[in-house]
Amino acid sequence: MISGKFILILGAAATLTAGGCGSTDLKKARIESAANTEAILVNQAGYLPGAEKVALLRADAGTFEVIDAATGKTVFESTPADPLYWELSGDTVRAADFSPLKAEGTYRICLGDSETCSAPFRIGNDVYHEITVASVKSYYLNRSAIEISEESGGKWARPAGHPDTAVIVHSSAASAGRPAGTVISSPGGWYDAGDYNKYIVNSSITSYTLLLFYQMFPEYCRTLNLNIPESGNEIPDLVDELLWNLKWYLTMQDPADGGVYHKLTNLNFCGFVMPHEATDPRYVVMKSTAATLDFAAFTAMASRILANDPSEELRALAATCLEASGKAMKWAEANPGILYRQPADVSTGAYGDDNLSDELFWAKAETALAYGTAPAEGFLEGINAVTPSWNQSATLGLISLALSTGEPFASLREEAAGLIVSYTDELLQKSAACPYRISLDHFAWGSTSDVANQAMLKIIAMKLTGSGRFLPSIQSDIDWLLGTNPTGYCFVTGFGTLSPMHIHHRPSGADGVPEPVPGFLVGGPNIVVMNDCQPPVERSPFPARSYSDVECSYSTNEIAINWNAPLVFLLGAIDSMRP
Ligand code: 9MR
Repeated sequence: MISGKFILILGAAATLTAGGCGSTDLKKARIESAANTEAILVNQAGYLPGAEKVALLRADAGTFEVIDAATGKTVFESTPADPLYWELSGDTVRAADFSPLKAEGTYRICLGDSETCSAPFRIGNDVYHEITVASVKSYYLNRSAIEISEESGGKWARPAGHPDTAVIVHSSAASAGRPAGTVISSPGGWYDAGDYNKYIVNSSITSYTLLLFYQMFPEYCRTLNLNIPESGNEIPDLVDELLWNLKWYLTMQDPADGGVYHKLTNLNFCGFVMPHEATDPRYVVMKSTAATLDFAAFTAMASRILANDPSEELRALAATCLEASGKAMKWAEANPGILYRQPADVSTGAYGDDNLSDELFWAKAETALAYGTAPAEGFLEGINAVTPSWNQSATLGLISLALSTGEPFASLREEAAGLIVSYTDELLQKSAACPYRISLDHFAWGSTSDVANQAMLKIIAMKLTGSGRFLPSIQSDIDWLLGTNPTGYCFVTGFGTLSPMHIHHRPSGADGVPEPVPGFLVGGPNIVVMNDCQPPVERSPFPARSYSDVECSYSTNEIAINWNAPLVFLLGAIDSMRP
């Protein structure tokens, strides 16, 4: 808890201090004081010089100071805003706004005249660069069927696992041409999360989000050097990374009828062993309408984005994708209601969804855009923008329509943009009313990804409107993810002063390296499942702070490809805006 006395100075104006003030003893104490990550919450990756900068204080401080971390000199001082209680976190915070401080450097925030100080943090132009690169690189580190070399993977080098060249057709997936027990090859791709399975539904939104990032920020993507085996070829590294998954993804379609298997999986989750030690048989399980529609949507999108690429390889892949998309759409039209039902002998992730209207809309929107033929009027009837997730894909179709350029789509474009912007304005209102300055009012499994997806929508709304009104809220979403949240954690592995160390990720648990594989966004706080650890570990009853950095807590401390994708988008977009 907080120690020290707090002197209340009411009405003190914010001051940028040139020379520094305070006693030498206090300066010394502040330089040496341990970081109080409970009392003062900051963005642990830091702040861009021109950005809005707000720390949150959980102490009854009348004033706060920003000090130079090396000299202890006060460079800025001000009064925090009034305390605000949040029922979702069960605590009270005061906003400490130090936006006028723009000079690059390393700082700490200290409370009034006390020695209570935050961990050091930076203000600088490059504060989000390294973390952006790591967030993309995490996909390489989660690749299946390839050795992670020491050159590219450093201390996270490991042998190849799961070649998936001999995958069994499960009885649920049997067809005339491929009866149960048929062996097919379906190599490559990314592991979904902390488990070693590969799921089409989740791969679809992940790939869409990363490709959307490339679509919107192509020049920036070309500057990103991931140091992966493909680095140095003519294709941007981020796209090379996507191709690793796309090539696997295409093998999940049955060439005979166009239907797409829901997942490629072990029958049950394996223990915490390295990929090459996890050798249980692998199966493709059940073709589903959700997987097939998502597949049709993403392959159509990929065909559109890659069709005019300077790379011949990518242009050829665009044609393959368009053909695959068409076949998938035909299967889905003939089989509109095949809901995924977990077979009795399979217990891995279900990604089950009984409402397919959003998947159908997304697939139709992408197909229309890929062929350049606008759908009939009324196409957007009943469609709303919501926060995207693996089972909420309508917004992906709206984004594609809103960013489209062709004349036939002019009125749809405007309508789709309107839906996105009005939803995003609602999100701004929510963040303005939230003491922690985010737009979430509900904490689901993977809550961090909801924050990141909402920030992505705000970035898209900013692009659609040209208005800067979204920027402060985008910044506070980043702040939440990187430290300004009630748990005090920076939710990205390998970054920040308090970072997850025991993620629910099999390679991180089994590789003998103390640090987890870096660049991953953990799922974060929620109260959906409270008993994932046995015996249960202590968890807050408040959804916004119910998080535990222990390996068994798969509901709060797992990582997943669909959670990292909006993080890549968000951090990359902000990093690309630096001068
Ligand atoms: O992200 C998924 C979350 O929305 C669901 O509530 C949860 C339970 O069904 O499953 C999550 O997805 C997991 C998947 O089923 C298997 N791989 C790990 C994923 C992240 O926990």
